[in-house]
Amino acid sequence: MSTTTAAEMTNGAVDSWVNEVAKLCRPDDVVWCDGSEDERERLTQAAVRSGELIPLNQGKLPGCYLHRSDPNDVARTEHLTFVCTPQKDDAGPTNNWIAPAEAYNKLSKIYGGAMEGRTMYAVPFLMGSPGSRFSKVGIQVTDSIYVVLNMRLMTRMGKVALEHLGGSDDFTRGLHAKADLSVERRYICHFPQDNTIWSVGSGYGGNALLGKKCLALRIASYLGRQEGWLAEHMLIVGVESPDGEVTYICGAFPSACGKTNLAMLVPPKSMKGWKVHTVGEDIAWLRVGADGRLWAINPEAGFFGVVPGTSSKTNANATKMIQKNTIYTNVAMKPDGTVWWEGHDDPPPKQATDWRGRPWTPDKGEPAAHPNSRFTVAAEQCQAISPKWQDPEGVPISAILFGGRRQSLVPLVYECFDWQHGTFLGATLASETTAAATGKVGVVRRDPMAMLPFCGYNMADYWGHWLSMAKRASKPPKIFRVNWFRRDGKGRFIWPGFGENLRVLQWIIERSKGAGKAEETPIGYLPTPSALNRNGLEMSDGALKELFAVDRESWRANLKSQAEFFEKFGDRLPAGIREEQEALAKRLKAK
Ligand code: OXD
Ligand code: MN
Repeated sequence: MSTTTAAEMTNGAVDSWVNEVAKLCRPDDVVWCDGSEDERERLTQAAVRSGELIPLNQGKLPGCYLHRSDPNDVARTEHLTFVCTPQKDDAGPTNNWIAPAEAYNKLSKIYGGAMEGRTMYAVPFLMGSPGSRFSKVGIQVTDSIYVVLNMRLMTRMGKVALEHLGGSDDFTRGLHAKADLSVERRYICHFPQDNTIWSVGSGYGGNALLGKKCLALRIASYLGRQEGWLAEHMLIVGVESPDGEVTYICGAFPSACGKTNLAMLVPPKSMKGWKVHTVGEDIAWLRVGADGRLWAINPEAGFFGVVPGTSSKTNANATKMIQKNTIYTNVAMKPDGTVWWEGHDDPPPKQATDWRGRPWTPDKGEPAAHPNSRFTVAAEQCQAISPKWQDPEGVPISAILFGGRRQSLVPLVYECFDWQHGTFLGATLASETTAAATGKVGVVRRDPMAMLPFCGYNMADYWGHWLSMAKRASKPPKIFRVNWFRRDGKGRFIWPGFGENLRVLQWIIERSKGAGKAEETPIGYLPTPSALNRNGLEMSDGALKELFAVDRESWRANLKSQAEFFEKFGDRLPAGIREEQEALAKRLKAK
């Protein structure tokens, strides 16, 4: 085995851990990644030679490449994802669990010699800005160049991470091997008490880019509880009103429910003077500032977004952003070497190569791009990126949104009574499933805080931690529920969504400043009919009424399903959540 080490790059703890895992995986060589431009070029060319990347039309899409994954490896595999705490109860009823010793033992057998004939890349990476007190370092080893090139876009990778780490051994140890990509031998295991992640058998982003879901959510949520902060599946957006004031909002939505579109929203023409500044579109780390407010950073450096449905109508900023230096995964390729997907600005091409590399024509009856096909791109390519997106202190948050896909029941927007009620609302969030994870699409499931697949410990303790933030933060943000997806009797979306969502944000901003008209209902404060800005929007009073309807009978039925969900947590359920359930039941009973 040969090792290419920039000796000055590593410290003893990093070196010895990489040596240890190299002994297990037995690669032919170990290459340290420094994050340089030369290295990007070298690795890209190597990936092109091996077929892991296909160059796209460099005239029309400069610096863009296509990756086709194994057809069995196209989304997060939640049933193969484990939280390996010493006690099963500490992982909780919503996580899969294996005892740590058993998991290490089982996976060591799969890793044993898994990199023979391959190169092991040692990838130091930083989540958060260099020098920020929020930031965390990880070291990922991987045998996938595709993963290295994605990590390079999604994190601050290479020397910068080791400089931030200095002589410390406080880093997340992330071992990733593709092995044979078999679902039978695929495991995504987290050992929060060891600050360690072992992922094997998948090259898919959410399973294999260990900085993202594994570190920035599962491990970070565990660390956040110990250290007094929150790691959340949230976008962060700054909304500038015509008077120039910027209000920052975080929003938790399950995967593929429009976080990227909301974070990059383009204001409708009728809302002159409004501007939107993207800070993050998937993950937020929130800490209490000296002023008693919550401050958020986006720990990532890039976007790994869902491609289908992206167009200049739904997300003009993203459409522009992915015209260069982008890795596309599992989209369709046109004969001229450009890309296409369902919901693209252009009509379906007469012929194309589908995401699996097979000839495709529009009459095929199958999508050309995989419904969970993705783009990976550096955040700085987004023209709406906020000047504050790398601020080491983050941005102060005035409002938190919880959203999901609900065809019925849930109004377009409502506000919680207080932090405890907001925590309860987050804990009861439910949404229809999407293609971002394997399994059936369109089934309503409880997805508390949009963190069901990402919480690194018992969710009852997580809600307890949320409740305790009210003691730490004297000026917590207001909490709102939004639902862009309510449908009418004919199954059509009532609300136009996308840029028009700014109208809802406007009311939220007003409310967070103590203004904006609202009426109290059993579920929370709803905007009065005149409170929502409808200038330039075609929407009848009847449709608006339907959007805001609160059907007590359905809410009572919902109470039952909430209670069934909470039962799983037994005595660990915090009293504050029980209190809110009882209070809601009482309000729904009252006339
Ligand atoms: C993602 C996801 O990739 O949530 O962000 O699946
Ligand atoms: Mn996500």
